[in-house]
Order: sequence, then structure tokens, then C-alpha cells
Amino acid sequence: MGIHRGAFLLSYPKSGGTPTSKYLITSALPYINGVKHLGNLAGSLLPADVYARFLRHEGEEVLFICATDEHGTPAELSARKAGLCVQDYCKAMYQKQSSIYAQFGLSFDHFGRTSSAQNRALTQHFYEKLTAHGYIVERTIRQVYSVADGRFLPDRYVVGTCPKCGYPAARGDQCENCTSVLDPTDLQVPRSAISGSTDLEVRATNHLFLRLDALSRAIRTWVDDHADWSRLTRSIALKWLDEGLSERCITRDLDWGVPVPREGLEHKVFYVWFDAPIGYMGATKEWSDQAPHERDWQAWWWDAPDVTYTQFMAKDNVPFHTVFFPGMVLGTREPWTMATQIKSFNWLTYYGGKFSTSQKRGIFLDDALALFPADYWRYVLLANAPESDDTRFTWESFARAVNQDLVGTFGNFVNRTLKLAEAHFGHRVPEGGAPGDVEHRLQDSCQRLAEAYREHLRHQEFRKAVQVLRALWSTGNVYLDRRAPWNLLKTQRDEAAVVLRTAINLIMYFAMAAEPIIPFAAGVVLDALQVNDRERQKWLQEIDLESYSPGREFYVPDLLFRRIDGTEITALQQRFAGL
Ligand code: B3M
Ligand code: ZN
Repeated sequence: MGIHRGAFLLSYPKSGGTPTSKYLITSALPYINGVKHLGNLAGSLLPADVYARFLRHEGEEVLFICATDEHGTPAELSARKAGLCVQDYCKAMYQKQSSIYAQFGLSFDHFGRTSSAQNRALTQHFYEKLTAHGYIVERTIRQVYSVADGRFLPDRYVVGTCPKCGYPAARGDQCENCTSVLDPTDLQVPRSAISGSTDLEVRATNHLFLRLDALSRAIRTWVDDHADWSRLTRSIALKWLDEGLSERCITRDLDWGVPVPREGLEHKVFYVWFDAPIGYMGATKEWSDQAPHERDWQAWWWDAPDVTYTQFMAKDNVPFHTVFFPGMVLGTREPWTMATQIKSFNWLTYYGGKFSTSQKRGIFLDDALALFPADYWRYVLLANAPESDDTRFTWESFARAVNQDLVGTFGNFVNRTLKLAEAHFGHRVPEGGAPGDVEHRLQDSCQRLAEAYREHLRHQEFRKAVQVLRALWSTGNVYLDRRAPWNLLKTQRDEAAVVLRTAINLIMYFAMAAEPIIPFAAGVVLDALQVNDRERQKWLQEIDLESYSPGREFYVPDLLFRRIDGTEITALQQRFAGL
């Protein structure tokens, strides 16, 4: 494993030590089974990408890591349905998901796989250390066995009525309705999710348990030390802790997973939630192993107080990231990096109904890309990020945001400015006179808006950031309408040149600001203005509406966005009516 022995930790490495010099970002790992839906994008993958892009623009050292979450019964059963062995199924789905995320512009530094050799070795290392410190015990338990399926049924594939809220389709590990963490034997009227058979027995079998109860105090101290976490994250963490932690089974009777290196349990594998979060480290080691002379995964994960680590996830993953995984890390008594910030999201619903991959209900990402370019989705999902509450996706709100903000504000400003400049001054930024008070006040106002925008992104407040971006774009149209260069051209050509030169400078800053949100359209505009890398690196640090100087050559890009009309909305509503 090559991990050097860190000193024994009496408690976790406190935050606020060495000044931060680099940012580690992870998004919750999408399950391998099936193409994910808009909710997975809105609730972790996309905001994580925006945050990574923003920090890179701020000149920070960033490592953005994600991976497919490949073990557990979802993979096994989906592979069976696809008529493939699970290894081939996972390989095919990994490639499909990787391609989709690239088309959405998710700028991972590495997108790995929890079935990697690196994750297998790390998971077994965690097992060894937790066992050595007495946090893993072996017990004989009674588990649900399906006679019809001829196998023990792992938690996710026993379904039944939630004992806490009565939800009829609760899974054996967690009720997706009230997020209560369950054990399969808790369910009322249990049935096999494989065959639907209720011919279930409870049989004795040996499994390993993580002593979360013995780790409870250290976990609570760690959670209490993060008083700055959002109310959503803290409320879920404290609910779990206040209920009291008990041992948690971390092995399963499955063929597909990380094998348990223990005599008598050779045919069992670790529970998917035991190896999955270690997958953040495993994927980083994959990244490092690709270029071992330039990359050092342990500089991010081992004894690294200079790392600020932000995790992005939907609220149903918060229990595992604020209690279960931290308990595992603390139990190793090794100096692994732990989350500094946990940005959790509520759910994106479809007209109030919950998206669900397992129940095939949602707008799936490959369908979404076939309907509209990625930027349309990125913009709308961030403008309505489910930060403070569940957010309803509706085709009306989607079309309104596209038509008003992308087409009507940003796209319209770029097109009419460059078209007018090209028509009257050719493909070069016009010379003209000197900027006046209006331009100076405009520049100050853009500087203030840019600073507010950066502040919101720094604090992962995505809705507010998009609101300010929209306000920034609007200053351009207000300026043009007020200065009306099309009138000035008749009598004051030089004045018209000032206005158009200022407006073209605005376009450059509007596109640079937009890059974390709608990277594809932003790139088209910056390429049309032939903005070089050095200028792009300056990003929004200083707004100078004379910086894109007279004589610079530009071309007019095609229309950046297209309107979505009423008939299209109606057709989309009908197509997805079954959700
Ligand atoms: N695969 C996502 C989910 O529950 C789950 C996240 C794992 S992050 C380590 O849909
Ligand atoms: Zn429930």
C-alpha cells in the first residue's frame, strides 16, 4: 500500500491549521446502473463542477475527483437484466456515463471507478486498520434469504413498508421517502426486489460490523467542529447522532464487490457504502498512478492540513458522509483528509414528483442532451439549484429561463453588439473617442457585480450567483438601449465607436463570468473575440472596459441559443407526461 505510518491521532486533524493552499472537490459518486437523471446533475455533479471551474479561475490549485459507484446489488441486478456479466456491464456503463458527463462539460481532473484495483487495496487497508483498533467485529446475524431467488437478499433488494413513515416502497438500507436508515429486517411486508417473491426466510449467516457506537464521540466532536455547515447538512448529521449510533453491517453475500480478506468470509464482499466513499481516495490514486512522477495522491489525502476539501451531494447521502464515512476514517486513526465543507442539496422534482433511476422516472441525461445543448440544462439547473428546498422542474420554467436569460439577455446582447460593430466598423474593435462618465459608472457597477458574483461562487451559493450573473448581463442591454449607438452613427460616429467598443469589452467579461455556468457558449464568444489564455486567466479580478483594445479582431458567432416556443413546450410536456 505504500502508506507511511501517520502518528496516532487522539482526534481528527482540526481545521484552521496551515493556511489552505489547495482545494479538493468531490461529487457523490453516481451509481453505475443506468444513465443518471437531471436530479443527479443538479444535486451534486454540476455544482461541484461550477465550484471547481470558479476556483481554477481564481488561480487556486484544484483537484476535482469523481467516479462511478460500481459495487452492490444495483450493478449485479442491472447486469443480469442487460444479459451481461457484471464486469462487462460496468465497463460499458462507465464509458457511457463518462461520455455523457464530458458532454455536459463536467471538468473532472479524474473520473474513476470504485471497482479499480486502487480502491480495492485501499478498502482492504481500511478494513485492516479498523480491525486492528477493534472497530470491526464479526457477528452471526439473521438475514433475509429468498428461497425463490436462491440467495441472501442484500438490503437494497428487500423492499417493503417503511416502519418509520409507512412508505410502501422503502428499500432495506434506506427509506427514500423519510431518509431513515433501515435494516432489511425492519421492513414490514418484505418482498424480493429481484423476483417480487414474498417467500423469504431469515437465516443465520456471519457478517462484519463497524462499531459506529464506539466511534460516536469522535464523530460528534468532528461534526460539532463544523458549525459553519449548512442547516440541511447539520440537521441530518445531528439527527443521526442524536438517535444514537449502533453497529452497522459492512459485508454482503454478493459476488461483485471488494472481497473481504478474512478467513471464513472469503465469499463475502464489503457493503457498497463501505468501499464507495473510499472511492474518492481510490480515484485520486488512479489519477496519481497515471503520472506517478508528477502527481502525488497522498499530498491531497494523507496528513494534508493545507487541503480544503469540499464534498457535494444530495441530502440522502448526507448521513453516510457526516457519520458513517467519517467514522471509518477516524477509526483508522490515520491522518486522512476529512471534509472541510459538505454542500448538500435538496431534491429536484419533476412537477413535484421525485426523479428515480431505479423506477425509471425522470429526464435522463442522454435524453436531455438529445433535446437541448448542455448549456441550457446547466444554466436552468443552477438558476433553480435545490439549495434551500426541493425544486420543481417544469418545462415552462425551463423555457422561460432559456428564452429570457440566455436568448433574450446574453445571446441578444452579444449578437446585436457584434453585428452592429461589424456592419459599421468591420471586424475590428472601433477606435472612436474616450469613454465618458456613463462608461466609468458602468465599469464601477460591473466591478461591484463581478465581486458579488465571485463571493457567491466562493460560498457555493449557486442560485444567488446566477441571479447576479443575469444582472451583470442586463447592464449591457440597459447600456446599449440608453446610449443607442444606432442613432449616434448618423451624427456622432466617434461616440458610437466608444459605445460599441465598451459593449464589446462587456461581452468579453460577460462570457468570462459565464464560463463556470455555461462553458460551451462562453468559449464560443471568447474564441470569437480571440481572447487569449493570459486574458482569460485574469478572469474577473479587474473589470477594465478599455482592456479589449481598439483594433482587436473579432468575428460574429452564430446565434448562441435558440428560443423554445409554446408548441415545443406542449410536446415536451406530453412526451414526459408519464413521469
Ligand atoms: N452512489 C449516490 C446515490 O446514493 C451514491 C453516492 C456514493 S458517494 C460515495 O445515488
Ligand atoms: Zn420512511
